[in-house]
Amino acid sequence: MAQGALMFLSLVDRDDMWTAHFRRLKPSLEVRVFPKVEPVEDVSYALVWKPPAGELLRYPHLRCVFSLGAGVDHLLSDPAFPKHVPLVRVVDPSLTRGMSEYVVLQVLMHHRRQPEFLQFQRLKKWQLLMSPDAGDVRVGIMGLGVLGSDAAEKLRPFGYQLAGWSHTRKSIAGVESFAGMDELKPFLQRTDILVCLLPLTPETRGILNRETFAQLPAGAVVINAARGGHLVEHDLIAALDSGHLKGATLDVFQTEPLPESSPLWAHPKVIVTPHLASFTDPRFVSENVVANIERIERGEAPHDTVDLSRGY
Ligand code: NDP
Ligand code: OXD
Repeated sequence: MAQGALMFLSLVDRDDMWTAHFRRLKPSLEVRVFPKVEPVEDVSYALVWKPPAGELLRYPHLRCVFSLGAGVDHLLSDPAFPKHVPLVRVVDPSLTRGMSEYVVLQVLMHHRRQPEFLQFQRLKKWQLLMSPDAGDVRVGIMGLGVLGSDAAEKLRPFGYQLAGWSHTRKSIAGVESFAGMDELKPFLQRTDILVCLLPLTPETRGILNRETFAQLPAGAVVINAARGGHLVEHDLIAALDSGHLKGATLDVFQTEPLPESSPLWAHPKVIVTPHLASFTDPRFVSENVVANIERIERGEAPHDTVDLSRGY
């Protein structure tokens, strides 16, 4: 089959940057920027972030959908997503590195009590606070996939007691593995700093909730760099206000951008970042997209496809 056009659809990504990289890498590839995509029959590939519901059904000759992110919940939450078309997500060292930097930064921030020092600085208060030895701090990562396993590797040199929770059991040096719902409770009970790097699926939606927080030891910290849909925000605020949780870092929210009215903005125990724990760099990821298009053109299967039966 002749090579068709690539549709680019995103309200948050720079189409000019992406098209420039595609022009450099594969001048023969026609790139159409949504909504100027007609005739839709010519479109073989779609590179998308949060397309309107049902949009992808309009393209009868789609051969592959590329998510502009590692997460695909923005696509699979649409019941009209064309499930017969392969779905490729971002798996790229630059995105993985960025996430691990974020996780290491936030774990250290909380372990070394930086939020408290920032408050003292505003008050011009010279106040010593001791931090526990890293060897006494238990970090637990929910999701030990591409991102969670790399974050664990990058945290290891600091000497934390590391564990991870995943669907299937893992064997990662220095990381205690907990698997499945039956082992969620013991995983939480041994976790002082909880890092969420799960995909958002029907099973994981709302998993950071009142019951989950109650299983964590008093004084625990929650870091959510996965999706806002994992967190029940008012349960988090209640657990922080009761003093059970000591702090939280949130990069993702139920509503993004986080509304000005959200109590999370000004909560003294919450660090807010604007969904930028990591990001898809067009310089590198355009190469992955082109390599996959060329695989498909040769009749081969693309890499980094999503298992639609699992939803991630
Ligand atoms: P992967 O698919 O590689 O890993 C997912 C992990 O979650 C796997 O270990 C999987 O277990 C585990 N998991 C999935 N469902 C369950 C479940 N029901 N119970 C227990 N464990 C489960 O994903 P990535 O690591 O690449 O990415 C994770 C998420 O991070 C993305 O889906 C995205 O939402 C988010 N993200 C956020 C970014 C940001 O800037 N804030 C940037 C990039 C990604 P198993 O291995 O056994 O299958
Ligand atoms: C992603 C994201 O899924 O940036 O890659 O959230």
